[in-house]
Order: sequence, then structure tokens, then C-alpha cells
Amino acid sequence: FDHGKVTVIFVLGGPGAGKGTQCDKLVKDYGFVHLSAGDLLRAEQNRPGSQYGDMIREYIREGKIVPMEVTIKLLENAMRSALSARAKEEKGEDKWGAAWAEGRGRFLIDGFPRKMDQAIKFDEDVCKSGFVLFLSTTEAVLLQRLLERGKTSGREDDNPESISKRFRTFEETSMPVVEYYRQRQKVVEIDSSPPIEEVYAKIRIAVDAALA
Ligand code: UP5
Ligand code: MG
Repeated sequence: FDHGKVTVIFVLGGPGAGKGTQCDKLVKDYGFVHLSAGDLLRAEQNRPGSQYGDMIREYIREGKIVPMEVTIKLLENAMRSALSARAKEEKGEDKWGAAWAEGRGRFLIDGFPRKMDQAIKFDEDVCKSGFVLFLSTTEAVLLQRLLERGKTSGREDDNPESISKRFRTFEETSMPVVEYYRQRQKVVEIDSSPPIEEVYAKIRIAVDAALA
């Protein structure tokens, strides 16, 4: 991907921080393509004939990070197909159509990178990130959200046992990635404890400043 044209924002935060929720809102207002690494992995897990299905299911239930080759390939494929799909749309068909037709895609990558090896590999092989939106809150808030969502989500990792494993992986493996970007002045940290709209208002300010 041409770094001068493609903008990538990583959206990071603990399990249940609101990454998916806030990305959905940004898509509506800014025309980003939203790619959730977790959603891509779940889709691959359920794809008939996938050689990775069982492996992904096991990793997700255990709250562990799937080997990066699999996730990066899924992300790269999804970025390419989004770019070509949007480029085919007629210019002006939507307010972002023209930009996409010129290959100037904007991507929100949600829940990735969450391990140092992924961060370095993606930077080198795919594209450098513009900046990182880091949604932070307490484990008590996260737990309450995930247990509530678990009543209807059907997600195999929204149960107390998997949730505590996800918390541990986030602290031990994913926070170092946030710190790595923080040292490089790439992180905008937003408290995601308040109501959804309040969090989103702060995110908009950060995104507007970054894109200006
Ligand atoms: N909610 C959201 N915001 C709220 C607010 N401000 N106030 C009140 N409620 C709020 O939100 C969670 C719930 O909280 C929802 O019910 C929402 O309404 C409410 P959501 O937006 O879904 O939060 P999100 O941060 O997206 O939570 P998610 O559970 O998706 O985060 P995870 O990081 O745990 O899940 P993900 O899908 O990214 O990854 C799952 C697994 O995949 C990982 O554990 C790992 O095993 C694997 N994975 C990899 O191996 N590699 C990767 O690169 C990525 C994932
Ligand atoms: Mg999510």
C-alpha cells in the first residue's frame, strides 16, 4: 500500500472497551473502512473448508493471540478488497467515492496489533499506522459490559473464564504495544468509561485533529 495515500488508524483497548461501537460511529461520519481483527478471525473460523478454523476457535476461547501470519493475511486481503470495491464505485456516488477511486483509502483497524511481533510485521510489510486511538477504562467496567453482552452475543469468549484470560493477555501482551506507540507519540488515549456519545465526542475531536 502507498503510505502517502492510505491512512490507517489502529483502535486499541481492553476487551469490551467499545472499539467496535466507536468504529461503527466513525464509519458513518468519516467513511472509514472498519476492519476488526477479531471479526475477521471469527469469519475465518466459520468459513467452510478453512484450515485454521479449529485453531482460531481454541485461541479465542483461551484469550490467546492467534499466530500473526494468519491475522495479517486476513487484514491485508480485507484491505485490498475494500480498496478495489470502493474504487469501482462511481466517483461521487457517495461523498467519499472520489477519494477511494484515487486509492486514498482510510482504514480503522480495530483490535490489532495486540502483540509486539504483529505491530512490527504490519508496519514493515503492509502499512504504517497514522495514529492509535486507545480506549481505556477499568476492568470492573469491562467485565460488566462483557457479561451483559454475553447474554445475547453468542460469542464463545464472553464467559467469566475466557474474560479473565482475555484481561490477562491484554495486560501482559497488548499493553506493551500501546506503550511502544506511546513512546513514539502516536497514541491518543480516551477514557471510555462515560456513555457512548460522550466518548465519541472526544474521539471526533482527536480524529479531526489527526486528519487535518
Ligand atoms: N459499550 C460500548 N461502549 C460503551 C459505553 N461507552 N458505555 C456503555 N456501554 C458501552 O462493546 C462491548 C459492549 O459494551 C457492547 O455491548 C457495547 O454496547 C457496550 P464493543 O464495542 O463490542 O467493545 P470492543 O472493544 O469491540 O470489545 P470486544 O469484545 O470486541 O474486544 P476484544 O478485544 O476482546 O475482542 P476482539 O474481537 O478484538 O478479539 C477477540 C479475540 O480474537 C482475542 O481475544 C484473540 O483471541 C483474538 N485476536 C487475535 O488473536 N489477534 C488479533 O489481532 C485480534 C484478535
Ligand atoms: Mg470488538
